[in-house]
Amino acid sequence: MAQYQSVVFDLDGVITDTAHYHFLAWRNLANKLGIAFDEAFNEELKGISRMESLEKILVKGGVADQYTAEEKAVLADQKNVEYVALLVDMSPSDIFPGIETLLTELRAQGTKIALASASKNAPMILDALGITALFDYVVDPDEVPNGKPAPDIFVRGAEAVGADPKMSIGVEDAVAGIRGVLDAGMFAVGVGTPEQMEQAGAHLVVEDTTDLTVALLNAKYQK
Ligand code: B16
Ligand code: MG
Repeated sequence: MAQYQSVVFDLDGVITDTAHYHFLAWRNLANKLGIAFDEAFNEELKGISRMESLEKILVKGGVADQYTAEEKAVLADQKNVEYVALLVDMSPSDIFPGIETLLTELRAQGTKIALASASKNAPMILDALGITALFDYVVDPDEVPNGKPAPDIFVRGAEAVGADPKMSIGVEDAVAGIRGVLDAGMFAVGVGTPEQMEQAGAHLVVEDTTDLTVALLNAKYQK
């Protein structure tokens, strides 16, 4: 039996690469509004909610005060329609390598599994990937008061499956997400470059999800 009670996963960038589709849809919207948008700026939007992402883009363009709340809601909706259309061909082959085995082996050893994604599209994406049944709980981002980098969504994920967050692991690819995992008192696993993830404070870093195995988690986990 592992020493940890649950593993709480981020979705985009950990389980599948929807980050690229978010980038394409935001870039299109930003370009329509005459705002420059590149991969570097997109990094700042990872793990951040849809409306907060839009706000950051408008602030970057110096036009945040030129839109009413209703107009912003319409813009966010336009981005989401385009984003969801880009996901239409998503299938189990889009799960990052090693992740389905990891989920299956965690279940087999009795570890609870939760999803803590900022995405309102997360349930639809898990269905398209065919892995909904492998999760004990999927947190709705609307059920917690504060989004990432706050720890709320990770605490909720662990507690919803009956686990102590301080006896749990959080897996994230975004700097904002690692912050939340750490503030939840969890062991933080970062998926990404050692430079970025170690700077963010991750306890364990994997560059590739194929390295993210139950054996590694069991060997490296520390309370
Ligand atoms: P949606 P994660 C986050 O997912 C994305 O990283 C972020 O770029 C996106 O804005 C957010 O979900 C909201 O997504 O527009 O689908 O509700 O990384 O927390 O799984
Ligand atoms: Mg992510």
